[in-house]
Amino acid sequence: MNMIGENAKTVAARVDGARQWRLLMEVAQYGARDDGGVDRPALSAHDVAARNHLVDWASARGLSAYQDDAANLFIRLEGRNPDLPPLLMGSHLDSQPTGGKFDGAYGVIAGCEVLAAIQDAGIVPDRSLEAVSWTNEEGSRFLPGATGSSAFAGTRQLADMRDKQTVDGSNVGQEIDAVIAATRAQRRSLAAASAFAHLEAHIEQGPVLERENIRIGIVEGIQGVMRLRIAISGEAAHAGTTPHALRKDAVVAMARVIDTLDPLTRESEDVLRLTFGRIEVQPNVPNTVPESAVMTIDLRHPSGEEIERVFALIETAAIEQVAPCTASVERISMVAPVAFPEAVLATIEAAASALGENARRIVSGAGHDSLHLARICPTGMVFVPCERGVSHNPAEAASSDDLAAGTRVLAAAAMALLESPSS
Ligand code: HGY
Ligand code: MN
Ligand code: MN
Repeated sequence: MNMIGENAKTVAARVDGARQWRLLMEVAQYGARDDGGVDRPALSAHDVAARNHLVDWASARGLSAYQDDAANLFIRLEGRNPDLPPLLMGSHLDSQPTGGKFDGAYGVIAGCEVLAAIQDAGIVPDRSLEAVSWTNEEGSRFLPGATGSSAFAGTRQLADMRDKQTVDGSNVGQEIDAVIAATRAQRRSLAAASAFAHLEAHIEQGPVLERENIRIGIVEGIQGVMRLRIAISGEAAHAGTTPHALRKDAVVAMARVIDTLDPLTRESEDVLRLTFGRIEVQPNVPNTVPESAVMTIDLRHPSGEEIERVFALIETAAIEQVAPCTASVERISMVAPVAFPEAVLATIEAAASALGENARRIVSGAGHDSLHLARICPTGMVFVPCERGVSHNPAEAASSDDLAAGTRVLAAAAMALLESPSS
C-alpha cells in the first residue's frame, strides 16, 4: 500500500518556499546580531517578540494559538475531530548566544508552513495539527535544556525546573510566568498535553548531508547526553607572594582534570563527545590565585552505558587530579539515547521518495526536543543540510530551496501519518 497518498502530495506541492523564507527572516530579526547570527535567549524579550510574531501570523490565517504552563507555544489548525490528540511539528525559537538563524527556528516555521499549505490545499484533516515552539531547548540561559518538551513529555517535572536560576540570576518560574503573560495566546493546561505523533524538521548541524550532496536526512535516532558540573575549591592568595608549595590553585587543578579527560575523545572511532563549555572562576582577577573553578561538562555518546562509564572516569579524575584542592561532581541531567520507530522512518523515507528527493538515514549528534517527545508518541525528524555543517555559530547558513524541500517532506510525512490506517 502506498503510504504517500494524493492529499500528501497535494499539500507538499502547496509548500511555499518563499513564504517560509520570509517568515524565517522576519523571526531572525528578534535577537539579530551584527554578524548575521542570532542571540535569542529563552524567555527573553526577543523570545517573546518572536513568539508574538508567530501568533500574529497565525491569527492572520485564522489559526489559533495556545500556551501551556511551560510556556510551550502551539499554533493550531483545527481538524474535523478536535478532541483527537493532534499531530505536532515542533522545535524551538530560543538560540545559543552565538547562534544562527536556522537552528530551531526552521522547525517551528516549517511546522507553520505545513499548516498554511494544508489550508491552501483546501484540506480539513480528521485530526488537528499544531506547530510548536518548545521552551528553552538550548539550555544555554538555564539548565536543564528542553525545559518545555521534557515537561510536556513528563520526562521531567516542571515544578523542579521552575525552581532553577538563569545564568543572569533570575528565577526560571517567574520568567515563565512573565512570558506566558506577555504572549498573546490562549492558555492551555500542561495536564491536557496530548500528541498523536511528533515530527521535527531541523538543519543537520553536521557535515554529512552536504558532503554527500544529499538533501534529506531521515533521522534514525539521537545520541544520549549527560550534563554535569565539577566544582573545585582552592584558596585565594596573593599572586606575587605565594610560593607554589603553598598554593591551592583551582584553575591549575581544573586544567589537570581536563588534561586527564580530553584524551578519552582521541579514540580511533571518534564517537565520544566531551565539551568543557563553561568555566566560572572566582575571584577571576589577574593577581589573585583562583580560589574556585566551576566547570560544566557536556558528555555525549550513542550508548547510555558508555556515558555512565565515562562519568565514572570523570568522578575519578575529579578526585585524583585536584590535590591540594578539593572537588565535587554534580550530575545536572541525563537523557538516554533514543531510536525513532521504524514506522515513522519508513513514512519519511516514502515521502522523500514520492517527492523525488535523495535521502539517507542518519543519527543525530545534536540533541533535540524530539528526544523527549519520542518517549510519549511516534516521533521522527527530517534533516536538511547546512553550509559546512556549521551551527551554534553566527555563520550558520542553509538555502531556501533545501529548507523548502525539507518542509515538503515534513508535510507529506505528516499527512501520511494522519491518513495511515492506525491513525
Ligand atoms: O546541545 C544540543 O545538542 C542542542 O543544540 N541544544
Ligand atoms: Mn536545535
Ligand atoms: Mn542548538
